[in-house]
Amino acid sequence: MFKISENVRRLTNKEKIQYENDGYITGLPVFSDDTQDDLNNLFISLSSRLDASIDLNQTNMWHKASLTFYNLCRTPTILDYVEDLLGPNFFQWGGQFFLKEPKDGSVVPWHQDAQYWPLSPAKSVTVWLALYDTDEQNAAMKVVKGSHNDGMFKHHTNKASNLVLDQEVSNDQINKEDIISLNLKAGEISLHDDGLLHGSEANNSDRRRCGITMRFAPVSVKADLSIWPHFETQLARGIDIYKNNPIAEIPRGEGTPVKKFQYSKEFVNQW
Ligand SMILES: O=C(O)CCC(=O)C(=O)O
Repeated sequence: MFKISENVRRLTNKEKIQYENDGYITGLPVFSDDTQDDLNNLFISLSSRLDASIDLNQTNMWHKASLTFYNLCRTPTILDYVEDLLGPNFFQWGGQFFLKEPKDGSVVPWHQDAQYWPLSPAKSVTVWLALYDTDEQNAAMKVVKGSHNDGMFKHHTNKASNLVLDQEVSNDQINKEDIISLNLKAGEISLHDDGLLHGSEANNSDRRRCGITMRFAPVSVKADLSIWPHFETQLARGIDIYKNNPIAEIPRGEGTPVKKFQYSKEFVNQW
């Protein structure tokens, strides 16, 4: 799709062990330095399809709606990194933007993804692709190193309007010495485990901050459809030997999600 970085590679054994111990890997090259305009254009072309009344952060399922987004998620380099963690057979089940415009005040509270997701076993890997350079000034995602090994933390509901998610872990449960900022150049990715504590502060800089998340899981993972009836998968690599979940159609054009959960069939008329 876009020009691939000359530095792409497979994960080293050291990195795989780091992922097991720390719950994340960061700074992995995917797209080359000169794709910044392409990544910006991708953001503009997809996000501008949304009506101004809809918050981009409250839409999901872009991989089921948009062929452009789907193809981005099929970048072989990205799938190679994920395969190095999940093995040969895995599907994609989620795809969304995490946007913070300069000074928009939005905050992603500390949380563990697995707390939100009715998936078992909890084995999803999230790819966070930086569309723009992302650092502490423009509110890069932060993680609590190793927290995925500490079980489920207590989450409470917080409906504050600036929070992108409504379940949060209180600050007193966070070990501050283990907080790491996942600073990325545009075109790089991080990978994180679904048990890892993470979140991000407000963007007080003058620079946009936006990442695309892609959620992948081994084909053995099964969703509880009584909680998430819209859950559907798209095989990303290998074979779906379990056939545990409904299958999403592959987009044939450019559809646009308007809320968090939608069936792939809802986009068919938009293609
Ligand atoms: O982009 C962020 O700040 C948070 C992303 C996130 O919560 C996730 O990828 O699960």
